[in-house]
Order: sequence, then structure tokens, then C-alpha cells
Amino acid sequence: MAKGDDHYPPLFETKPAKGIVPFRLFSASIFISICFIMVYRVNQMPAKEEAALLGRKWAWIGMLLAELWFSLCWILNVVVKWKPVYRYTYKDRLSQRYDEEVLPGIDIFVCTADAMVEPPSMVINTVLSVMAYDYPPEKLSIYLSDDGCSDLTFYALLEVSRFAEQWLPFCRKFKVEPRSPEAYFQRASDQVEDSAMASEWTSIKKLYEDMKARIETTTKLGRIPEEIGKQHEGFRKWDFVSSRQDHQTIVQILIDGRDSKSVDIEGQPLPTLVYLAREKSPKYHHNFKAGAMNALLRVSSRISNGPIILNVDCDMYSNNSESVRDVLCFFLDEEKGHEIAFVQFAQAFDNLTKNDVYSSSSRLICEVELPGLDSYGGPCYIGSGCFHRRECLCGKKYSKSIYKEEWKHSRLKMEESASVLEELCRVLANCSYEDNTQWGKEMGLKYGCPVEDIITGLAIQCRGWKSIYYNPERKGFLGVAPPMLLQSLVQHKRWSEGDFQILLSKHCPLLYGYKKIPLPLQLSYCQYMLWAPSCLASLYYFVVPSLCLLKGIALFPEMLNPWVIPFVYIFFGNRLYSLGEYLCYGGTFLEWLNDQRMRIFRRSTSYLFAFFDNILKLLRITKSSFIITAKVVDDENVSIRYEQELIEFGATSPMFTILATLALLNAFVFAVGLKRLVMDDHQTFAANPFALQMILCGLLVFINLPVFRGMFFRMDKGRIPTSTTFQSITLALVACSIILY
Ligand SMILES: *[C@@H]1O[C@H](CO)[C@@H](O)[C@H](O)[C@H]1NC(C)=O
Ligand SMILES: *[C@H]1O[C@H](CO)[C@@H](O)[C@H](O)[C@H]1NC(C)=O
Repeated sequence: MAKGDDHYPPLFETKPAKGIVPFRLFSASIFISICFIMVYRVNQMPAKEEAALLGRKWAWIGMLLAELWFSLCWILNVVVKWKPVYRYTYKDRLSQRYDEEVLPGIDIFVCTADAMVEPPSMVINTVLSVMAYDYPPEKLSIYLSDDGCSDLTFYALLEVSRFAEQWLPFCRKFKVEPRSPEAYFQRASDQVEDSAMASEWTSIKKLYEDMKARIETTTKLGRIPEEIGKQHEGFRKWDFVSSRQDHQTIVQILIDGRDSKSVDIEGQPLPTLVYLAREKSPKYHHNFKAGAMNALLRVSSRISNGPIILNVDCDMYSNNSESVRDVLCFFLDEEKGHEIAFVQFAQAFDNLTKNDVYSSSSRLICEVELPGLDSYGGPCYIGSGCFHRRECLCGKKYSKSIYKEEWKHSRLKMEESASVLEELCRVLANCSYEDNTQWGKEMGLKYGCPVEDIITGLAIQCRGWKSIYYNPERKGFLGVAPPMLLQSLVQHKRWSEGDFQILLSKHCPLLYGYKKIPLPLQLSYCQYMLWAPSCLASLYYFVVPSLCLLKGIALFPEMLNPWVIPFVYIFFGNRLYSLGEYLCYGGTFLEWLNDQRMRIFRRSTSYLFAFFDNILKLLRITKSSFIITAKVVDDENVSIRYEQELIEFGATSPMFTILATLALLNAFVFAVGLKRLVMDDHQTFAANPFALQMILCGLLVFINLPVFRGMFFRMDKGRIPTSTTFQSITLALVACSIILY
């Protein structure tokens, strides 16, 4: 087993974040300011006698409630950020202490759902990148779950099984990074100095490009041509597939790792490669990705049964061939490893523009908040780039009694032939298999929630396990960020909707986690679950102060009044602090500005729709729906505009109508306010009771400049459609005139 003596230096280290003291002092000052604001709001509450301004009282109470809500969210955010920790691994110690033979087997699950939205040429790159991990290949098994049940995807995987014979030795020999061929050839196009490598490089590049061309041709064609169909008997299974929603299970072991004949061109073993399309039937709900993952859990347990499971989305390739070894540093650590259920890697993207125009990177969540959750023992499982202990996913409770495990896992015995094994596995992926079992409840991923990953991670933590958040400098996985605004907003709608749904269910962290996970962790979870309802307070702040400005109702102290200080301090202090964080963690000023804009966009659209969808669901008026976000764009111009960081509207959507209306409303009010300021020259700006409302309104106009540009100053297809513009103008004018008269 382990080499060396009884004293083991740890395999990983945990370091607290720097700069915590300034953060805590700043938070204390904000807290004091919040108290002042509350005192002001309560003391200066308009009395009933101001009958003429009855509206003022209600507007004022609304401001108070909105500010209370923001304070609650702020407190949760401080809890999250209180003491972030960062993790560092020692892979050299791991390799000193463990022989290659005793390393555990790793089962890798790649999920894809639709060959049109997630093209096979992308999926194969993810598959190849994880097949080429720097790890004994006989201990790797890769499973592709295809919920689209597409023979195009199957064909692509068949091509992978052949190409891997060349690609894996090439990666080993030249220590190629990253090991997704597409990413590698894109990056390395002109830096092959090594002449020994040059010829092999050229030939393997040619092989890859030919393969890609073949796959793309069939994808374009939409079906498998006859001569390809003859290449593998597996294609015959599609003769029985009537539709994507109604077909039998298809299991195909494309590379059988147990077979000594499965070797690459250098005679080294190849990882196992399995294609799975689970049974679908109109009689059973398929439970989306959670259902696919559970089928994979069962099928893989029969084929390779690796004790560690990696789950990646099909658009997320591995950017570091050593990630598996990093993860083992956590799981195999003698002192703490036994209590760790999963290791979640940071989400990172390959496709971000310089200033991350849709704020897809969620920089602060990745760099500060998740490390904060980590300090309470429980970063959440976010669905991709996560390594699990198999038994934890399958519902095992943590117990303190000595946790000894034998992960010794040599090449599996060849008891059944691959075809017998396929037959045995088919049953496991059938719809009826889960009838009257705990699958989807206490076993595997939980069903019935759009964010099955979060709720599953929470359940694992409530069974006593800990999790780890790992965010190395060089990212472990790179995904594709949505290149269009609507996709980004819809994605956030799904997340905030799912999170809010958890809050309203029996899995609410405060109840479900009571006495099972630490209180700060429960509260940290709540921060994300309050996203959707935050739309109410935010929309109030985006609309009411402006409308009140129009009507002549003052809601803030004037600039010379000392009570203005806490308002100004909180607003600008928080903004400046977050700008500072962005710059510290490698962001740019414009990226921060884009993030501020996207926050406003999400709050006024994604969260609003998520909130009402949930309420309607609670009242049982509508049913849940799941939208896959299309990430690959056909229109070349969309990519060009994305690279220019032009916000892509381009479609009609109620979301855009709301955004445009809000922007226009604030612009009208701002114009009226300016006019009044200029005409009325008795009053200085500082003594004007509307000064803060003017500033708020002006900032909203400023942050919405790209929306105005999209409405009035752009000719390309990504502009806001004229019909949306007209609708929004009408709506904004109607709102203003109702207020004025
Ligand atoms: C991905 O890996 C390459 C090395 O192959 C590295 O240079 C790059 O920084 C990594 N990307 C990220 C985002 O970490
Ligand atoms: C990702 O971005 C790169 C450049 O930023 C671009 O070449 C590529 O087409 C984009 N991919 C997708 C899927 O949008």
C-alpha cells in the first residue's frame, strides 16, 4: 500500500485569504450606515397629515422595505465572504506515497442532450481531453450519456475510439496541453519548434481535421450515410429508435478496457469508452440531466465501478491533464481525506471576451464566495467539473468510525464478454428500473428541481460529508460561455428559479440543514436562494424613485443634510469596494462595469420571471420546463459582434421589452429632471431635495447606454427589434403619464 513511514506530511494545504481585516472593518462601517438609514427612514416617515402627498407615505414605506431587503442580502453576503480559504495540493507527495497500481479507478461521465445544440464535434473534444488524463489509462472509464439518442453522436464517439489510439500516445510523448485537440491545435498552431515533433504534429493534426470534417459532414447531413452505417453493428440499434422520446436503452462499449487487445499504437492500454442512451418512454418522466446521471451511475457500477466519479458537461474540456492527481491529493489525504465527499472545480470559460460582456465568469463568486463556502465545509456542487466519491452520491452517510477503504483496483477481470455486459447494463438504464426505489430521492441525484446539482450537494453535506472547492491558477476545466444576452438571461432564470424553489421546499437549507450543517453554511446557501425574490426590491429601486422624482416626491435627504452621508457612503462605498475586488482578482474596470449592468439586467428580467414562475408553480398553475441554452451560434456575425463586445439582442423577448422600458423610463425622467434643474435657478443642486434621485436616475441611464444604442444607433441584426422599441416607448410614456396626471 502506501510507502514511507507512519508520519505523513499532508497532501493538501488550506490557507486563509489575505486582506480579511480591511474587509471586516469596511463591513462594520457599512453596517453602522445601514443602522443610520433605518433610523432615518423610521423617524422621517411622512405623517398622515401630509394628505396631499398620501402617495409619499406608501413610497416611503416601500423604500424602507426595499432597503431592509438589501440589508438582509448584504448580511448574507458578508457571512459568505467572512473567511475565505484557498486550497493547494502536493502532487509530488502523492506520487511518492502511492504506487500507480494502488490508485483508484476513475469513472468519467459526460452528458449531452441534443446533437443540434451541442454538436458532436464539440462533444468529442471533451471526451478526448478526459481520455488523455495523465493517469493509468486502464483505471479510466469514460461514459457518454446521450439523451438526444442520436446516431450522429454515436458515430462521433466511434471516431473517437479510433483517433484515441493515436492521440493518447501523442499527448504522452510530447506532454501536450491542453488535451482537447481542438483547443490544442488552435493554440499551438505556430509554436512547434521541436523538429522531432513537427512531423508527428502535422500528421496527427491532419488526422484530427479529417475526422472532424467527417463528423461535421454527417452532422450537416443529419443522418448516417450507408457506408458509415456498415462500419459498426452498433448503428443497427437505431433501426428500432422511433423517436428521441420513445426508444429502448442503447449501451455500446466502444473500447473495452478489460480486453488486452484494446491498446493504442504504442501498445499501451486504452481507457474504457462507453456510449449510453437510456430508455425513454412517454409513460415516464425522464428527469433531465439528473435522470441521465443516475442511469450512468448504475451502468458504470456494473462495468468499471470506479470509486471516484468525475462529471463534466459536454462543452467543458479538461484544460489540465493532472487534475485527477490534484483531486486524489484531497481524497487520499490520510488526515482529512476520509470526510470529503466531492471536490468541485471552479467554473471557467474558454470563450470570454476581454471585458466579459455578459459577466459570465462570475468572478467574485468564483474567487471569493465559493472559497467562503469552503471555509464552512461546504461549497456547493455546481453540476460540472466535480469529482465525487461514488458511495456519497449513492446515499451513504458519513460515519466517524474508522474509515478504511481499499481502493486497490487493478484491471477488471474479463468475466463476461462486452456484448453480454451490454445486455446486462441495458436493464439498469431502463425507465422502470427506478420504480419503487430510492433513486432520485436518497440515492443518486435528486429529481424534481431545475438545479438538481445544488440540492444533491446540499443533501450530501447534510449526511455529514464535507466538500472542497478547488480553484487553481490554471483552470481544470474550460466551458463555453453564452455569446448572446438572451441565453445568458435564460440561464440565470433557470438557476435563480431552481434555487428559489429549493428555498420554498422541504429542502430549505435552514430547515433541512438544521443541526446538520453549520449555520453560516445554511445562510450562505440562502444568499443564492434569495436571488429570485430580490427582483422585487430591485425593481422598486429602479422605478419608484424615478417616478417620484417626476411627481415631485422626495425620497432621500438633500445633499446638505447630514443624513445623506450613510446613503452616499453605502452606495458608492459598496460600488468602489466591488471595483477594488475586481481589480484585485484580475478583472478590468470595464469588466466590473459590465458586471454591474448584468446585475441590473438579471434582477429586472431573469429573477422576475423566475420569481413569478415559482409562484405560479406553487399555485399549481403551470408546470416546470427546462430550457437548454444553445451555445453555439450559426450566424458568423453573432460571433463577430460577441468579440467586439456588442450586446446581442437581436430577438423579440418580453425580457428585452422590460429592459428597454426601464431604460427609457429613466431616460424620460432624467430629461425632465434636468430641465427642471436648469429652469429653476433659485435652488442649488446641493439644496435640491431631488439630488439623490437625480443621481440614481442618471446612473441608471448611464449603465443602460448600450440599450439605447441597441434601440436607436445600431443597424446590425443584433440590435433591439423595432417592434420592441415601439412597445417600450409606449409603455414608458404610459407609465409617466399615469404618474403625472
Ligand atoms: C489552460 O491551460 C493552458 C496550458 O495548456 C494554460 O496556459 C492556460 O492558462 C489555461 N487556461 C486557464 C484559463 O487557466
Ligand atoms: C469562442 O470565442 C472564440 C474567440 O473568442 C471564437 O473564435 C469561437 O468561435 C467562439 N466559439 C463559440 C462556440 O462561440
